[in-house]
Amino acid sequence: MSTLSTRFLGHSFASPLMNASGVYCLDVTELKALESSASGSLITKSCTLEARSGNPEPRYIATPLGSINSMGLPNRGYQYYLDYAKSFDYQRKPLFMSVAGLSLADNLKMIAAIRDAALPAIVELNLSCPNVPGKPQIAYDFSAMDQMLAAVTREYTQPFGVKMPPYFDFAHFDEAAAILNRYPTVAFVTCINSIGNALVIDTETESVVIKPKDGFGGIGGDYVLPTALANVNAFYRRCPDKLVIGCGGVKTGEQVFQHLLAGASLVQVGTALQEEGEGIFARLNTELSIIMARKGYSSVESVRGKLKTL
Ligand code: RRO
Repeated sequence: MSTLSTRFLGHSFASPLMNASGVYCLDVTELKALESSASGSLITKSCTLEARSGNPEPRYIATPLGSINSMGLPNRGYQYYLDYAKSFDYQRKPLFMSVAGLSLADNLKMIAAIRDAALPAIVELNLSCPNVPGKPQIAYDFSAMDQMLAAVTREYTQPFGVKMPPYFDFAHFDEAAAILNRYPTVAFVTCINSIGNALVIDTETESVVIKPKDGFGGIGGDYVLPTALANVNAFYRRCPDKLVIGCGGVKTGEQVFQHLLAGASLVQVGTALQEEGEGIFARLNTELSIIMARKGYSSVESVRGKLKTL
């Protein structure tokens, strides 16, 4: 079988697979399950300055083609995840911390605390939460995104990453990538967050299926795979000095392989992890190894970006 071990920002990973932030990472019990799983790394739930209980339930529903959620950023507050990161065994696997402040000032405060802790944890700044009522996604407001990155990169000089929403137009790929490319310490780009503000309707009940925002929420799973692959590849092409983490629509090793072809260095699993549990990582590792061996690839790096065009 081919090796799945890989390197990313100077850290060693036994597998390119990890959870998508938000899934299996709200508290230490869930995070420990990921530590013990066959994932190559793990990331904590996007955090805010203070703990939040999030939106009213039901706020996540799986459908035959994926999921819709409007969780509303439930989390234990950044200090909880920072304490976890301080006690984490970095010999076992690398750890990412997701940060999603409700304002620029909140992000600066959390980032400064993470910086001062001087840990090996890797920061993923979430610029794309679609579900906090009254708070538009930063990455859909290019001037706000630029200001956020200017301020964060002044405060935090270590390499870090950004979690991006999907874009649907080449003009937006170009503009977003041009902004990211102004910041060399933005070392990686995670594509994509859920496709925001979709609506799932139950025909029998003639009703929406989640309570917050009159049923509007972010979708993941099968619905989003082609959009995720497009965004991974669009940023891989436009940001040659950055790494890309793929996220969206992964439930088999074949889909992990497609993310690698599109340009991903690591691949996150969201909806399928939520539905199948942490045992999914062992299955995906096996399936990915089999595909790589069948196609004659001996390493994750050798697959990356090998997508052919016609
Ligand atoms: O908590 C959420 O509602 C949530 C977040 Br912060 C996010 O970034 N993406 C998502 O689908 N849900």
